[in-house]
Amino acid sequence: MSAEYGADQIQILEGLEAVRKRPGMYIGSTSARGLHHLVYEIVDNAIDEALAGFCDYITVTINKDNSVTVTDNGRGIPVGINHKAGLPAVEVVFTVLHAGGKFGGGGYKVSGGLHGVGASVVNALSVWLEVTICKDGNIYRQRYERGKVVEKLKIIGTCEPEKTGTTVTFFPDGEIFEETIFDFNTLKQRLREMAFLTKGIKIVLRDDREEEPEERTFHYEGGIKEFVTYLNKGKTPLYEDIIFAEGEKDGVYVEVAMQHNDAYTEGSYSFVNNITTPEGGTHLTGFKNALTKTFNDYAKTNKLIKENDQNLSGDDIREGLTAIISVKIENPQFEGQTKQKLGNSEARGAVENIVSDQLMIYLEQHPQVAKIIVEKSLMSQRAREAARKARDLTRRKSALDGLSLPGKLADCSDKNPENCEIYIVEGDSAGGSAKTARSRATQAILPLRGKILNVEKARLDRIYGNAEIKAMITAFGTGIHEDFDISKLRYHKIIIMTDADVDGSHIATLLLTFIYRFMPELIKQGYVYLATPPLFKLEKNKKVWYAYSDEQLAAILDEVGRDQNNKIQRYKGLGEMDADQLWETTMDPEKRILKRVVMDENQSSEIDVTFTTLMGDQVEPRREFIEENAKKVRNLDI
Ligand code: 1YM
Repeated sequence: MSAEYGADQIQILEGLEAVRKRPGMYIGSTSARGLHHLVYEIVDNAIDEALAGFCDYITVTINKDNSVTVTDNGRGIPVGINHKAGLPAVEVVFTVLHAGGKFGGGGYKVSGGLHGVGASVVNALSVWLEVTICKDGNIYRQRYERGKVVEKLKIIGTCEPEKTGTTVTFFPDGEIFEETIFDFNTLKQRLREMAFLTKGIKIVLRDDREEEPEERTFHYEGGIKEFVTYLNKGKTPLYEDIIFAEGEKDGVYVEVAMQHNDAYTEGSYSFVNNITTPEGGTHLTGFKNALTKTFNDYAKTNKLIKENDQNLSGDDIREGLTAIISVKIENPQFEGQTKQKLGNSEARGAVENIVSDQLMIYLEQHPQVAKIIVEKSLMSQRAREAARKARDLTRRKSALDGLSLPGKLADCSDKNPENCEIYIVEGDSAGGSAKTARSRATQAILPLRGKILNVEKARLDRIYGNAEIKAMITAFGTGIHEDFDISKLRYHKIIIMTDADVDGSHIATLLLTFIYRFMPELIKQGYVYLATPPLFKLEKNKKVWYAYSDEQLAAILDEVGRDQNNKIQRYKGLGEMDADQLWETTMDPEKRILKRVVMDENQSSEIDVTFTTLMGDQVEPRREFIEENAKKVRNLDI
């Protein structure tokens, strides 16, 4: 890994024109996601330098003009002439697709995954890009525009000989990207994740666009162990240790950290070369196999379960588990629909071996912890059995009754799911108005009574037993968990309609938590929406306006004039509107505002933290979260 780099080692593969022609091929998309990807590509190179042992400090700055600067204190990109290209190595790095010292064999390119295409792609998609390198006592600089060299590499000054590093500043091209404004939070989440995955590295993120620049530093000496602590922050761990395994086998470097908490959901996140693999793959399979086998072996040997007892299932052992599985591998093969699933078979064996061996040693040395986990697994096993019986009963019942829809549901008459929507409405009275107001052909109404069960705090058997949840499951038609079948979905719009107050948003969050934990596919495929009821009604001279925010009310008042003839009503709940008003403001497809609930699968660990923080039982993290996010809630885009 510390092999001296020679400028000739770079392999030249292809020109850059292709990137501007088909940007999506190289960075996935030209939406906000692709835009932020540019930053990650540059940071990846700095992280590689850190993994090679030469860099421990990275800064990322969003500049006033919305360009981004990334710096590191590594060796500096080589500036010597690459003889194959007849150009300085750094120029090859930025102008030739797939160029990189590490592609020619011998080196070890680890960070980056599916789109690990490098600096040249960022250059091709930027209006301008400047690279500055401190090396051998000199400061070198080169500038490019839309991927083309506009200034030759030159020395622009001197620096202390022992000071080395690379600085890259780029301005994304508005001709390519639908959006060119960087989002601090998006970068924050990914950079935090990168810092967890690269222990010891210090990453500073700074936003210079504001009057008072915002700055965050991420630095975790404990690496993924601290990642687990972070994910479990709002939860109650069942034991103190973070269980950790690490090693290398068949060219696969493996790191695993885990800890159980008293919740009932699992939160395992797997990564390959620092890239998240939401669909898992061989490394995750290896981890699960190791866990199931090791705990069953341990429990039998130590008589925690009897020889003839049913084995603990993987699901039971992983109930309430938070785990990070991180592998680094030279040639990752990605499979599956979105190419986010690791295919390399050697990763399965490596993770399985390393985790089995080290976990068994840990359990033998910590019998108290082992006992806690086995007991938790046994409880889960019993609950799962009870839930299965409850579910079988429902299944049998629905087989007898035909499709027994919940009594409270006012279904629509159209049977084509594409045309149909279901309003989940808070409270019977609003439910009543909604039933009167609705368009019967396509809009179904399901009123829910009061607060629904918080699934973050309930075990499976209780969840299955909850009337409101059962009503939703049967109304949606898809089933949940292993029964889940999206093709049976009865409505292509699931619309959550709650009061525009604190209680209302709490109920909406409970409903979203349930859907996210039990039917995430509904969110992924874009079927879930939030209704937006108005906050104010303004009446003047027999004319009526509705306002959905304070700003909008102010704007309307400016227009109609602020005088005594204005009658302003502030809506406290849906129940205050009659059916006509509800239709006009919130349900009429021609006029209503619907917010689609979206999630970025690459940030699922962050989504998990958010739900736990909001719905879990610890008060302090929730207070912190609310304080930190309070100023942003105005344009809450879940
Ligand atoms: C802010 C972005 O790109 N840092 C960086 C990149 C490289 C090196 C050091 C580096 C690598 C090697 C030897 C090697 C790169 N070099 C190349 C190439 N930061 C940032 N820091 N010496 C320096 O891999 O052997 C590609 S990236 F190809 F020129 F070697």
